[in-house]
Amino acid sequence: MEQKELGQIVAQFQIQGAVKEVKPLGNGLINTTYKVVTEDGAPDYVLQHINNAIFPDVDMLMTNIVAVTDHIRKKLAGTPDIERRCLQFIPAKDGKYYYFDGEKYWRVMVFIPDTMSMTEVTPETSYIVGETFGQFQSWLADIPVELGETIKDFHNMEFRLWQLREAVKANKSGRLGEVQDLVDAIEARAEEMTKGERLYREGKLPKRICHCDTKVDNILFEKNGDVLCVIDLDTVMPNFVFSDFGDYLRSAANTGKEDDKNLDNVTFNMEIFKSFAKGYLKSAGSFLTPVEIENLPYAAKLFPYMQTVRFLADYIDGDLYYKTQYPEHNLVRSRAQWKLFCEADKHEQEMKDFIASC
Ligand code: GN1
Ligand code: MG
Repeated sequence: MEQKELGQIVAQFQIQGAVKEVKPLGNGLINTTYKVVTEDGAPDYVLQHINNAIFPDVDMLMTNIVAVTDHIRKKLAGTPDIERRCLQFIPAKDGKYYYFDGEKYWRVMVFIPDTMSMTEVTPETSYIVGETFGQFQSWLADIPVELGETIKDFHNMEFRLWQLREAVKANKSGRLGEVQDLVDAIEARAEEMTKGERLYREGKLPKRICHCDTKVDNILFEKNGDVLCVIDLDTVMPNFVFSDFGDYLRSAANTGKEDDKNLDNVTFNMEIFKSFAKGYLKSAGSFLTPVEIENLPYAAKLFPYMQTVRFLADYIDGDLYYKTQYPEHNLVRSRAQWKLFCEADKHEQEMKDFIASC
């Protein structure tokens, strides 16, 4: 988009300072993000085009996010650097936390300067991150408002399998032939991997407020490696705690990349698992039920499995959901996630023993 148009959008929000420049920021698969650089002493901002095809109810989305950030800010009261440890959204001129330009939805938040993303995942940082997510869930345990489901059935494994089956039936892209092996492998584990939904129906597993996209990229760090805050709050909603536990390990315990073409690179790092689990149990152990705790190894397997299914369904559908860089990208992603699932699967007993010993 043109600078001028972007500048006009920013001008709809109650920001301080004059805008010097608006430039692209980050590499999310869903939203499009810009950095708004201002003149003089005013803070810089982040401008985001909210992907309304994926988040149909922007009003609910922003109500959730503002409730969450307000609640966390209250919990942080009296501690240093609150403005660096909690995202701050800026209302538009009409007081709403988003602006609709007739075509697209936008939001603005304060840019937190001098941060870094985790380039190297270590057992030490994973311990701290585990503690951070446990803390995040425990802070939100007493949020006084009921949050909406911003994406219905987002981490519902039965639903994700249903979507894959629909994609297979329709075979819109004609790509089914080349992925049948993967579809069959997924189906062979479907019963086992939909355990969460069964436990929930039986009344044995609660839903709590979770972040639901806890990958390494969604955490900001100080330059010295301290955790600052979790970002990308679009998917904060009621879910099984497995979401935050499993999705972090999906990226952090993977010794390869999410879309690694070389499957030999993709293994499951048990040291990361152990440190993360320890940190998580330290801050979340007090509110988790025995069923939640004993199923954490299931959670570690669930997320690579679910992501295999989601990438594959999108590949068969013809790449309608995830942004891709080349035609086979979703298939490469899906196969890499399947490899990760198989690797985590091999360590299941070791994970169970470790959790039992914590
Ligand atoms: C998407 O927005 P981003 O890139 O952090 C996706 C996650 C997937 C992830 C895979 C709303 O997250 O669920 O795990 O890609 N978010 C949505 O990289 O679908
Ligand atoms: Mg993200």
